[in-house]
Amino acid sequence: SSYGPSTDVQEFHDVLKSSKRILALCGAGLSAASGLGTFRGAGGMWRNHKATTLATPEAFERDPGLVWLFYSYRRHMALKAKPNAGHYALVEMSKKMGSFITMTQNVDGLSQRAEHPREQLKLLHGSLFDIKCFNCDYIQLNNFEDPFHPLLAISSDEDARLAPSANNVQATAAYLDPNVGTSTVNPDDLPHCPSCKTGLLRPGVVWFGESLPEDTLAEIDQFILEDKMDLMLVIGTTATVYPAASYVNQAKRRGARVAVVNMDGLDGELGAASNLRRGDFLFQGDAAKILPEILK
Ligand code: BJW
Ligand code: ZN
Repeated sequence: SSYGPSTDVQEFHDVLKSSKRILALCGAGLSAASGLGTFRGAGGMWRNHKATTLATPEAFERDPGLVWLFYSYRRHMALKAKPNAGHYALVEMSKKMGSFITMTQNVDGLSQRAEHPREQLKLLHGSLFDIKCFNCDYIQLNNFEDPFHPLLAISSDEDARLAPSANNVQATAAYLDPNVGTSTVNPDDLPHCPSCKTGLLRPGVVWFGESLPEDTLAEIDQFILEDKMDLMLVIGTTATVYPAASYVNQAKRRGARVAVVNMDGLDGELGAASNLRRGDFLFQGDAAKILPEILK
């Protein structure tokens, strides 16, 4: 409305108390307080690359070593990070309410490590810790090896200026040089599929142009169609990536109230094009601080 979203916690609590079915959509901002970067805005860069330009099958085909170094770094950072109070607030909410599901676009495994009830957690974009084959249907779940392969070793945190790694001088050199646009890792030396033998292994995340997991989408549709949704929480996401973003509009169309929790407000970087514009509530700030307050 022209009056803008409500920022009134008491009013939100009243809506929350009367809500029987709630859907949450989470994004990178939920894990920001855990020290993990977002994709857009500040924190969306890695070694002079926009994070989103590396998240494509084309980038992997062009330079699998570069894309693997990026994901090796992401795996390392995610394993070092801890779930924050925002993840735990969603876990509490799920346990308290049967008809509550968390859809997350995050691949960092932090909701799982916060022991989010699994049947109420829908992973839209896969996981950094699933390993798939670029060629065939091979998949290995819950691979937490760090590094995933010696060639992808990260000796310490990139932002703490990596010390050269003894077992991989080549990758470390490329890693340290911010001007290096390509990797020097030979694709032949990267790990290959144990099943088809020819395909390169890749992280089990959903890249641009790839389909989201069908069974997961079907479970979400079932939840949405089953009965009226009262409230949707949109947490730490710009809601610019589809089909995840479409759930916000779907919730509005179905008469649910939409509450947004993020740093940038409803306009975000996309201004008038933002899917968040129709939010009924806005709580601007750190999800790790806000979620425990508004969900209690
Ligand atoms: C805080 C905070 C704090 C900061 N507290 N908040 C319809 C229309 C137009 C395009 C398309 C369409 N349908 C499909 C497309 C194409 C494409 C797409 O959406 N493009 C758009 C960019 C226009 N979609 C796809 O390709 C999808 N596949 C698909 O549709 O398949 C069918 C198909 C196939 C072929 C052709 C056509 C259709 C797949 C999308 C996969 C996206 N994958 C990535 C990478 C995953 C792996 C990895 O992690 O590397 O997913 S991209 C990246 O963006 C990642 C994220 O999950 C996703 C969303 O980002 P998110 O989470 O919103 O982060 P940010 O950075 O954008 O926002 C951070 C927010 O946090 C901000 O709001 C801050 O304010 C806030 N924040 N600190 C609270 N402390
Ligand atoms: Zn294979």
